[in-house]
Amino acid sequence: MKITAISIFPEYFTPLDLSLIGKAREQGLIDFKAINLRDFTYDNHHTVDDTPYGGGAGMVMKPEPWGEAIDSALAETDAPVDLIVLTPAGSKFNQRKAETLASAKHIIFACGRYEGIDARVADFYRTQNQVRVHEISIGDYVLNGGEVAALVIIEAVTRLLPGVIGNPDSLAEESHNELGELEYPSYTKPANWRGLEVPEILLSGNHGAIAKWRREQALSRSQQNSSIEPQD
Ligand code: 6GU
Repeated sequence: MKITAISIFPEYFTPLDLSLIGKAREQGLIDFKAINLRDFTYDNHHTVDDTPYGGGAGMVMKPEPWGEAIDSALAETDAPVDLIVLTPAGSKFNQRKAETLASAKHIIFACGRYEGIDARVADFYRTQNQVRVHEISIGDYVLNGGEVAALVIIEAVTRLLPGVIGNPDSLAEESHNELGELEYPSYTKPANWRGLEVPEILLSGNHGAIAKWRREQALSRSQQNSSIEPQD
């Protein structure tokens, strides 16, 4: 999978050198590149923003550098591209969207700052056959920019790619399956830690009873914490 992140802070993406994603890049499973939006400006100040038409607080990112930066990323592929525009006003990211994006060939992340990117950028790329545009938010709170949101999405998507996670069985029983179920609580040794005992049933060796207990735990957690509507 090819991934391009466009940002005025490409250094935000250095954590992708680490851990499982770093390893997957070394193995060639992920081809990641961060590009600096300011490389597509031509004035002395490398201006990327301007005041909003119609007035109001804050600054808006100018369309021209975004158009050139996205075009330069598109020029590197014949494959269809998923262009993800990060915005708190986007559609909410979740595990279903991660699964869908895991079959993408090339994802381009447009990481806006300030009050966002001129709306014509998303509108223009919606007219391009090679491109599917997604405006995505990672939750109901406001970040200073899309970079951290892009990191979240990159991690959620790339861990689903074959070969990124050592034991693919660990993906099967995770939280946020299609039923909106969350995982049961896990324990390891020691059996008593700071006076807290591991639930006795887990030491019983009774696999049927353990499975039943885990189902019950998963269900009650899901009822309390899941935001995905369970389909019964
Ligand atoms: Cl994608 N961007 C910003 N700036 N804030 C957010 C967000 C994205 N998702 C939630 N909050």
